[in-house]
Amino acid sequence: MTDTIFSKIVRREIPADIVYEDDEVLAFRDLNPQAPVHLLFIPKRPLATLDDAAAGDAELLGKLLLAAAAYAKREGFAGQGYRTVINCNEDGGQTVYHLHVHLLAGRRMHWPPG
Ligand code: DGP
Repeated sequence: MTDTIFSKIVRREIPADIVYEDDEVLAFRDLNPQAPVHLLFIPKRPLATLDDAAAGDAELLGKLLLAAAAYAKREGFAGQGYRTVINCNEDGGQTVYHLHVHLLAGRRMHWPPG
């Protein structure tokens, strides 16, 4: 896959407000927040879209979700609630082709999404 802005954030070539990091996952604040809390959890190893994920990526995908859930618990808003979203390809609203889990919280979410 081609290099994206998120790979540059992983390599610390451009700044980001990083809130969590482990060997495989990085999380940082979204530049264009859609809620009081809006974070992006990304794999350090680039994977363009959810559509590109294979069976061998199952553990990594689980780690992204668990990292988001653990963050929500740590920060104290898990009980109140939050939303996780993975946009995939054009109709899914994906704009950065490095797979990421949005974690949104701090306001009531609406359903269905627009
Ligand atoms: P998506 O539409 O699902 O591909 O979400 C991409 C998100 O990435 C979008 O909410 C805005 C955010 N974003 C784009 N460029 C940057 C950046 O350079 N830094 C940060 N922190 N977020 C970015």
